[in-house]
Amino acid sequence: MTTAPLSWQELETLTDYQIDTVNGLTNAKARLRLFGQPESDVRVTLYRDNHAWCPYCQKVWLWLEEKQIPYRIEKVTMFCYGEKESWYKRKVPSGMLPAIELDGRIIKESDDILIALEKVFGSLSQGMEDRTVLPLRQLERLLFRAWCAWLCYPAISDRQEKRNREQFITVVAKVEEALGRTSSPYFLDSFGIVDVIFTPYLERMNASLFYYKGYSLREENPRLSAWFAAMESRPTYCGTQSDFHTHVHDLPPQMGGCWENGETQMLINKVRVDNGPWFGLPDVTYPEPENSRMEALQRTIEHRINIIRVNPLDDRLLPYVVL
Ligand SMILES: N[C@@H](CCC(=O)N[C@@H](CS)C(=O)NCC(=O)O)C(=O)O
Repeated sequence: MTTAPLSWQELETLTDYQIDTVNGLTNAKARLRLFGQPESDVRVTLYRDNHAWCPYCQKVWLWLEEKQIPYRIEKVTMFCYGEKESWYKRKVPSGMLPAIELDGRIIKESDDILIALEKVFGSLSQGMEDRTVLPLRQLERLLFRAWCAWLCYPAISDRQEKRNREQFITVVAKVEEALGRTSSPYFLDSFGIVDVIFTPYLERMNASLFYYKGYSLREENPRLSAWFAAMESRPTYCGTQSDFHTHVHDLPPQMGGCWENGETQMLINKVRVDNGPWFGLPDVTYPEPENSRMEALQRTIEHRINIIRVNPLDDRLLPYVVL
């Protein structure tokens, strides 16, 4: 069956996708979040990257969403994707993200930001410096370092590759053990700050190791699997969550490179993530929302100028797309 191409104008009539970015569910497009409170209550501005790719920003973002603290969002370019805005460099000379402005005071470093926010708004379950939290924060950094050592440096031999993998898996076993210490799927008795701290890199480890190393963190570790599932029961987390395709391609510029191991499973996973089918990947396991096609169409229309610009065909050939 042939389908007549639709014009952009015709396509516009096919989607009525709309969300309440201010008071609705967690979303990456918001510039203001109020959670039903008056705008005059806003005391915090979060400075984060344009595309919701920065892991340290996700940590602060998730915390603010969980605590429902009214805040503004200002988006800033990461160095690896373009020029840093001069207005931001005047506020934060290093240009690093995230930063917040809290009652007019700039605070940098995600952990310091969370500690400062806790002082003003109270903690999310246990505080950052609680004695049950501190060792788990250290474990998160240990896991991060083992992940970087495996992913972000070329292995000089198969033996080295194997050693890097084993080192990572040894730390993952410690994480599994930590998750097993309570009967809840979270790190402590209920969802809290430790889960927020682990979220950005567990999500990125899951994606990158699947694609670059053929290792499925979520599928090979039962407690982490339950942890991911529990996180996906939270609309806050889902609103900040990304997919495998996005992560595996946004990470290399940020990390200075990610190295494929060329193993059979890795090659299979790579093709799957790049070309589909995407359903059933262990990135996002809840069902696709009913209005996802409407959202995709609305986003395509919103970005049509850039879509036409990057397409190698003559621009005049592209006033139409076929759905
Ligand atoms: N220790 C810092 C690390 C922050 C960090 O590394 N941020 C990266 C983005 S993920 C950054 O700002 N890099 C500079 C840039 O990309 O513009 C923190 O916890 O906030």
